[in-house]
Amino acid sequence: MADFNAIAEKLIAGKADEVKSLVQQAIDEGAAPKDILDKGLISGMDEVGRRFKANEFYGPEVLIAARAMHYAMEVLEPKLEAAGVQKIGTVAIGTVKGDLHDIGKNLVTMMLRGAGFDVEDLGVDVSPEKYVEAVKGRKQVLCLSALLTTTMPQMPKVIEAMKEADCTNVKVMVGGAPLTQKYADEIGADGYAADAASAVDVAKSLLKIK
Ligand code: B12
Repeated sequence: MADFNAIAEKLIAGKADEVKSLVQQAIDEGAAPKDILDKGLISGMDEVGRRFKANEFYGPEVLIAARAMHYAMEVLEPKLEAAGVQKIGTVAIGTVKGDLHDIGKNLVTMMLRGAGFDVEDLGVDVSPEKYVEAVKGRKQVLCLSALLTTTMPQMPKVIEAMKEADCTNVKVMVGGAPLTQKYADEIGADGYAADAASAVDVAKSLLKIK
């Protein structure tokens, strides 16, 4: 029988090769792809998120675990698609125009993917027009990251551009070290999170996912 706990444990430890081969083994043994995802990989990423929030894990551990998840998904994703398993939501994410910091954005991307979201990463230095183009009619959530006080003002510009393009049904989440809930409220963002694990909680609550 497939050992979902072992998958979760190896994921938490960031052992990419071992996670991938355990996932392959579970597939070969006939385990349901959705169970491998939920009881193995996502359960492991949930624990990574919990440890990150509790300051037991730091950025590098999260990145290593997320990389292991990504690697294992190479074998699982085609099976999930074949089984018709839906992603829990669609997200686009990018660092705002003029800003090249992407470590935090990448962590948020990996945690969201780990939680089952379909995430399109738009990269860094993303203009308001590019965000709008990426989300219009195609995404439920837009995540904006900024690490510089000089690039934070790009965020209200993106929100304005979204309104002008009639994308008001897309929820906008913001984050990055200089940001606060107060700033997010002032610029009319729908959500703010201080770290990657909380970003998953906020995205889920914006889409009313339990
Ligand atoms: C690494 C780094 C760089 C690297 C970036 C490499 C890369 N690929 O990202 C390099 C060397 C390129 C760089 C360049 C610059 N940097 Co720099 N950099 C940093 C540094 C040391 C770490 C940032 C980081 O990665 N933190 C780790 C990640 C995990 O944390 P995080 O980004 O905050 O993300 C977390 C949360 O904020 C949140 N989050 C992030 N995004 C989002 C998005 C959403 C939607 C949500 C919900 C949550 C969320 O979740 C993440 C995970 O928990 C910081 C100092 C610091 N200690 O923060 C300075 C810092 C951000 N940099 C700074 C500066 C000034 C610059 C430069 C202008 C320097 C220069 N004169 O050239 C340039 C600007 C280049 C540009 N145009 O962007 C200043 C900013 C000051 C300010 N308040 O404006 C800082 C604070 C350093 C300092 N004390 O002066 N930098």
